[in-house]
Amino acid sequence: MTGLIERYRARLPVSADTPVVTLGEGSTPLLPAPRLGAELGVELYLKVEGANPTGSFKDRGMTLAVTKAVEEGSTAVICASTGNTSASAAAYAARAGLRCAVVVPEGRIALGKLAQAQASGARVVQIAGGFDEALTAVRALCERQPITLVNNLNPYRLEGQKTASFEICEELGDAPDWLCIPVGNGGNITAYWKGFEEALASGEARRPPALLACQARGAASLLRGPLDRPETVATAIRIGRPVRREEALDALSRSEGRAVALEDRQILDAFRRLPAAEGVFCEPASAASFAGLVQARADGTIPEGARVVCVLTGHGLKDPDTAIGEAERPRRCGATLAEIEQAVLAG
Ligand code: AN7
Repeated sequence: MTGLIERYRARLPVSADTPVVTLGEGSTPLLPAPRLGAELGVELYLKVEGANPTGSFKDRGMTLAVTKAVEEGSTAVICASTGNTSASAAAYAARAGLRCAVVVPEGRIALGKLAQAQASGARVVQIAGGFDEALTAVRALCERQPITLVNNLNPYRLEGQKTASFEICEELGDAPDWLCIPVGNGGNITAYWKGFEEALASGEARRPPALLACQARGAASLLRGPLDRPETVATAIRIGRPVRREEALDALSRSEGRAVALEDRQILDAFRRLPAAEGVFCEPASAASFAGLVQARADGTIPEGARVVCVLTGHGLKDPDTAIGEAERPRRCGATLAEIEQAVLAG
């Protein structure tokens, strides 16, 4: 099992002596989605980042951030999180033997993510506030205490996350025409853009992709400017004041891309369609990338026949509550063959 630091060692800030902390992240499937692609009139691929060890793309950044923390002699890491960063930080810190604290918005983090952070033994602190308040506090705390910040302000996070672009270019032989990606704090879109620029420089891509930055309307910080009270069912991207907003906007303009703001209903429809049509179950924030594609096809932003990659950032099992809330109720019956047959077959 090769992690992404081994796979892309030459393009990452590590030396032969760096003590690599890995859970075998990266090398995720770039899955053709022929059924949904045909419905939308595009050549569609899904970058299935839920296949990472803790079930999200955060592991790409965390392997490097925790590796460098260990190399630099740190004994503790901390992050603010809408959930996935906390699950990833907790797991990599456990693997490295570091202490870990995570600060999350109370009641607004998906169940699976909370379970993961707790399972790995992190100190979980729930605050009466949102992600933005949590991040402000954690940044200040790191000035007072010898603790390493592993939010995406940590530059190693982006270095690790850029490798997803390398994988896409390698498999397609070029960048796609469009890359649809959910945006919260703006770290991942910044990292992807860096990766595509490096792939262009090394000749692995011939031209850059256009980026489609997908946000929920209630947290559409790119189109609406910083927001004090972000709100969306996609809790992972419920962020009002992204720290990498300027870089995300810069990537958008240089890629000749666009930002879209999606209603929660559009996100939930995409969340249902992906597993039903293609068998790929992702969390609501991740489905925003597909919802963005649907909208961009409807309004003509993305032309027919385009080669499109939707980045599915996190696994559907992260947020079982939303999945069950959106699903049809299971049929219930007695345990006899006749009753079960009726329940299985009746219309
Ligand atoms: C599934 O875990 O911010 O634009 O604290 O979990 O780089 O923030 C998560 C973000 C997209 C947005 N999809 O990425 C956190 C956190 C999923 C996510 C994003 C997140 P960024």
